[in-house]
Amino acid sequence: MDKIKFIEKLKELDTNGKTTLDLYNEISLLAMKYGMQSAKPFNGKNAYYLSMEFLIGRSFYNNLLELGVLEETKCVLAEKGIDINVFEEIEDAALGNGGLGRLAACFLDSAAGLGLPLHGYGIRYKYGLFKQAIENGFQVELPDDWQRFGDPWSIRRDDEKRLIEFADMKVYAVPYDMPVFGKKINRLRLFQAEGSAEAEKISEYLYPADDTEDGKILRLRQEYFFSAAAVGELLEGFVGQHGKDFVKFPEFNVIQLNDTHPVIAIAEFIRLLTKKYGMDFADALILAKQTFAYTNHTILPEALECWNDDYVKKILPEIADIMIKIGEYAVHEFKELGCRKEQITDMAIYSEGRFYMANLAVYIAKTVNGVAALHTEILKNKLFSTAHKFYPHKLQNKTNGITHRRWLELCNKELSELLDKTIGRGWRVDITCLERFNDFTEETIDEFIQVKQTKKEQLLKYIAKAEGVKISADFLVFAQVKRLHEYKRQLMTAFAILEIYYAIKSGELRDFTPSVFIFGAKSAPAYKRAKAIIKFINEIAAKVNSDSQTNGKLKVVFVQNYNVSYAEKIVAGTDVSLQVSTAGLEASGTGNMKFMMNGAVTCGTMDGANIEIVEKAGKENNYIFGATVEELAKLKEEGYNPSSFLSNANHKKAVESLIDGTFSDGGSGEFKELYDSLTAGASWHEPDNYFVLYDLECYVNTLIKVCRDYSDKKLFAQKQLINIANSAYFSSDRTIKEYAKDIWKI
Ligand code: 26Q
Repeated sequence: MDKIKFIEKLKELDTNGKTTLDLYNEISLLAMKYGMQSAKPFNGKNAYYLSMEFLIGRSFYNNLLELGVLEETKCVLAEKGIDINVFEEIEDAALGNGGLGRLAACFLDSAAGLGLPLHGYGIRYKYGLFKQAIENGFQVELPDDWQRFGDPWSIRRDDEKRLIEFADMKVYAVPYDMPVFGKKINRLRLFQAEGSAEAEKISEYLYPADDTEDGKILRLRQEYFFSAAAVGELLEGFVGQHGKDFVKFPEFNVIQLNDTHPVIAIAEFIRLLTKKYGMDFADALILAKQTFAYTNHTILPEALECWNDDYVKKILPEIADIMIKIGEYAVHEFKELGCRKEQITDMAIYSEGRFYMANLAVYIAKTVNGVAALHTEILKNKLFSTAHKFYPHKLQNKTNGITHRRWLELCNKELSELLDKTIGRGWRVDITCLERFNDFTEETIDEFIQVKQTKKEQLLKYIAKAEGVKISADFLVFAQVKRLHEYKRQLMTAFAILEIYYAIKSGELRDFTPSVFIFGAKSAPAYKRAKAIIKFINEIAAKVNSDSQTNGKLKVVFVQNYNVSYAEKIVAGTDVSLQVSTAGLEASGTGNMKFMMNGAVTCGTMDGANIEIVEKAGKENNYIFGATVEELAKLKEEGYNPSSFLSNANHKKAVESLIDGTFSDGGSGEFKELYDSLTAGASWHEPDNYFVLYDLECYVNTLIKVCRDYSDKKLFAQKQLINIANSAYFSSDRTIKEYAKDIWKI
């Protein structure tokens, strides 16, 4: 079927009496047929991306775009009286929860776009990330039954199912293949667990609650389940094609481990080579060292996986033995390299009954990469400093990127058309052409202002409908949308808004440009303080939005169920992107890049990829504030006393609103807990562990400066435009080319 035939078939489609869902499935299947005919296996070297998460978002529009038939489909449907936007009713596939999962999806898109053979392996969760509703200001979690729409973009492969064995159960891993369309058709293979009710639980939920032993074991089963399925079929496929001359395996395969979650694949690889194919342990270890590469996405201690050996021994005894043996080989090697005792402890894979998965990954991986320049420096100098000393060539930087197809072409048609008109269409294929946008004229700025206005109107109209909050399109739009976590400091934005609110109300702040703050975030269901922050923001929103004295100048909205599709609207309609994490803690951020590419300035800290963003677009075109990594290190050494900041009356009023009855937490006591976390400490954390109070004053001042600058609309738009013109570096096409050249050698 060629493109003409596809359009003919589409025209022939009888739409009478059909539901949106029927049409969605029929058109998708037709497009699959059209797209799949050019799919062919690639016999050279392939790269495989093992990830617990693939946050794909909506496939429909993106796939039609990649197949080059989006506009045509839109026209044919319009002739039949159907608006293509009706398919927005079909919800996202949210098989991930944040940056790490979305990055995996962007990488697959870019690799296919560039014609590079990169394939994904993951889990086909029955329920994706929960759907969030806000009730009475609190987050409520609802199951995400994404498969109820059908799954026309996947093909089930019963003939390729594999048996995965645990000590206490056997499970089938049934592949579902999703094509990734581009110059090349790559494959995302997601495994579904089948065989018994117990087995099915393995692929039921993304993130089983892991506060119980059962939950932890289930998570371990998930990790092994898909890792073993992937490694098993790669080895078997190799034998089928090349025989048992495994020395050649790395010439044809490279496996990228997306954080520590699939690191158990290394042990399974060695287990299969030794037990099934009879190879020596030492040889299998060498082969593993040539096959695996590892990406670290976070330095937060609570996210670095380590497994109690009793769990592993109980359900995967052979894997436990192998990991212990790898640990012994590692110690032997470290000693030969001249490591001291404490250095060996620091790099230990197995110690005092625990398996350290990051250390296992670092020891085996041929490359270890961070995801932004600063993050990689922190890996080299802190987290993996010992390994870096003894293996200086392992650590690399690969600054993240985003696919400009979804995050510009698809989500911002108006800006894309302006780009076509001013710099030509070349940027769609070669994003580096975007640089030409730096030669803008007065007229371009005016046209850009118009585009931003249109996208803002579309966004605010959608918000009015979805959230019931009306906001004038004359408002300056700030957005902080990302996972809810204390280190991302949504709480600091909440305090800053309160300070601004009181200053407007008292008349102290007169020249404040009318602004709206948009929040979007999901909190992990068991993360109490994060949930309290959501409630706090909603309390502030209720107060601020209903105050007729100020609501012509300030509004706050917390959008429900923030996801990829919501993000597509928000990044296009926002003026100012809030990226205010504690310096050193946001590995990279990728939302920051999406905003930049859509012409929002960054108001943020010197953290993650923000640093590279301002390097490319200029400090003068962005708003950087707050303590740097170095300052914070010094502060920690000297002793940080957050309570001293409460002598500032504005801070005091904002912070104490948590406990002085200004707001209600519904009697849950959670606001008091938040307050205590700032002043007294919480769990194992120091008071104000994330330096919210330390950076608050300069944050408020920076926000006020942004507002003042916005009064010169043209100058502000020029800053935004320069951000777009210099955002090409943050296309995942660039990132993927670097992985392909420096790591995968494909
Ligand atoms: C750990 C232990 C047990 C259970 C779950 C986890 C776990 C799960 C998910 C730990 C971390 C994650 C997700 C991390 C993540 O999304 N990191 C983000 O990765 C992005 C892509 O590199 C970066 O841009 C972000 O800075 C980083 O926060």
